[in-house]
Amino acid sequence: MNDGEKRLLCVKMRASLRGEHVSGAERIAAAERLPRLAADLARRALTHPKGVPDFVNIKAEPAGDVLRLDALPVATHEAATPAEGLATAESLLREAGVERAGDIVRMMAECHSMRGAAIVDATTLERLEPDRKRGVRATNMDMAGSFSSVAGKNHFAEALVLATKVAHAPGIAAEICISDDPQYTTGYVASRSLGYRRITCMKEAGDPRGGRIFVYAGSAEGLPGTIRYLEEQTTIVDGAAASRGARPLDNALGAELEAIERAGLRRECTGEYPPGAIVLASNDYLGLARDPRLAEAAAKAARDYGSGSGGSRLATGTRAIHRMLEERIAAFKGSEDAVLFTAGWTANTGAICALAGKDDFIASDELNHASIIDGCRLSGARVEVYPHGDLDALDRILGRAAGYRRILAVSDGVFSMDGDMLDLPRFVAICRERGAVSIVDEAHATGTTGATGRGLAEHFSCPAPDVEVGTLSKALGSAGGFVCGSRILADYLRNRARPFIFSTAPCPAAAAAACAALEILEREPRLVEKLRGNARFFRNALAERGLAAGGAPDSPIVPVEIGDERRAVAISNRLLEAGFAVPAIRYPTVARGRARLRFAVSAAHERQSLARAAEALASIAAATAASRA
Ligand code: WAQ
Ligand code: MG
Repeated sequence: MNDGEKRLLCVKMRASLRGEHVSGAERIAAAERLPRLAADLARRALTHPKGVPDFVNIKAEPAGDVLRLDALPVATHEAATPAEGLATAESLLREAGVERAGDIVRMMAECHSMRGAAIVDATTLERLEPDRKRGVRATNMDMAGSFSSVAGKNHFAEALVLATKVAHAPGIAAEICISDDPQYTTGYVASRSLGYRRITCMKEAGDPRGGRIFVYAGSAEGLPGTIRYLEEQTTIVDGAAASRGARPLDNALGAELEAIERAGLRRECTGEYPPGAIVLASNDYLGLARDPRLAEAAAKAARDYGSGSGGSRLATGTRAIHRMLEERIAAFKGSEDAVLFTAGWTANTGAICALAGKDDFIASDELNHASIIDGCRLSGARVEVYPHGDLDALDRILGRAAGYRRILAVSDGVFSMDGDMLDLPRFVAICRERGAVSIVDEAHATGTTGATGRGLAEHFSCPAPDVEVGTLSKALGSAGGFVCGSRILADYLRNRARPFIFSTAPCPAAAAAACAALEILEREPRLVEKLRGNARFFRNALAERGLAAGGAPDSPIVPVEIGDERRAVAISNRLLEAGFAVPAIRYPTVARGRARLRFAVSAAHERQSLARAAEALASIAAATAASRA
């Protein structure tokens, strides 16, 4: 028995509406999967086509000793009409040794509207189940690798599990089943000797009647044991997930998801945070994403220009607002021109791939954002990665890179998960010295860094890099990305950057919101000052409580490294209970074993909330450290 099987739970979900059964499901899973599984089952209960239930019950009990069975072999009989299907069922039952097969098939008519199955004596046709209205339910069973099937009902796979368990029950000679799902006409006959025999038409489509009969050929004394086996024996069926035939892709992906979950790394889109929770993790550094002036600008642009732009910038997509925004970005950054992209991601991949190809060389910081890494890979250039922030290494690498058509060096300006800053003056100086093109991604620097939020060049009062990438979706509260530089660079990118050429132009509303954000930032540079003040305040609050945070002193990105993935998740959950939303950042976003809470401070935060968050973290971190010791 491996570790994962030591603490198994039987987890059952039932949902009903005004007393009527809506859906049910059961799974056998490792105890640590319970939170996720319960959430999945609840989602399944609440999204059933039969309607939204008014009652959902999810129950978890320790599993008993596990019986593992191989799924019965499966075969399919095509039937054109119910009459033909039922005749097939009859002859299969006879093949399984049930002499009164015709009577059994006819008895199916008595069995609909039961929650369980009838147990019928093979020779006397007597109904043997203790509760005739309810029937006997086979439960406490699951398929191995059921992970991917939680989402929706899979009649076939679930029936195969049940039939496999039932076929191995002492005294059971055969089983016959018709679904009570009105649209599901495929039923089956099963036994250990027959295997699982699907019959494609056992009733008319639209008929809500279904039922199950377990044909019993054992002794009277044996019956209670058989019922106990059906109801209680924990059973896991191997090979049922794989035979979900029609969904081989889901099967393969489900197995991978299961492995991701076991490593504590399964991710999910967060829902809305509970109302009142203080979000300490957003990239909306200046609070502009919720600013009514941006929303109003977006609404007006949608009315003036429409919701979508309908084509690439080079075809039908360009509106006046796009050019206005490009000019505004260039003015803000002090560059000759700027080129809009649909996302910071495509700005990076687009610019890097346009500038570098297979004859070129790129030096890249090891902690660069995924979009830079992908841009480098996609470009086909020779890429050399240097240790994070190690500009001596960069210098050496560039010094060795000879014989390439073009040499580039690329770095984040402010590193997204660490909050530290590139030494831009030195980076640019090394690049000039070595004849390399300097590319800096200011995604987290725009609006946060430099006295008025213009980025690293403003912060250091130094020359800008050759190519500056940025995003509209963080401090600027909208969506999209951009590249700044010389007029020639911009012109070139409009001709060669594939995501620019082949994406639909950003929607006018997003462009207008970004324009409004830049206008606000130019008029109210104090916003940036406020952000910096809040960041310093929060760092102090942590330090006063003995908590070490990474990142530059002024950076709104305040990572607190926890290390262990599960502990980081546990602390993040406890913080949310305390009213602070801070997700745990894990591999693959950061290295394994270096999980962290990435706090992000905003100009919109109240000092008081920041102090309370520091306090909550200190007490939760101390409590989880103590409980581990
Ligand atoms: N134990 C015993 N009987 C049950 C159980 C159970 N756990 N669950 C349902 N029944 C009885 C009950 O009387 C239902 O009315 C009847 O079985 C049918 O149940 O290879 O969907 O859940 O594609 O509607 C067959 C798949 C699908 C054939 C069967 O059953 C295929 C199905 P349903
Ligand atoms: Mg059903």
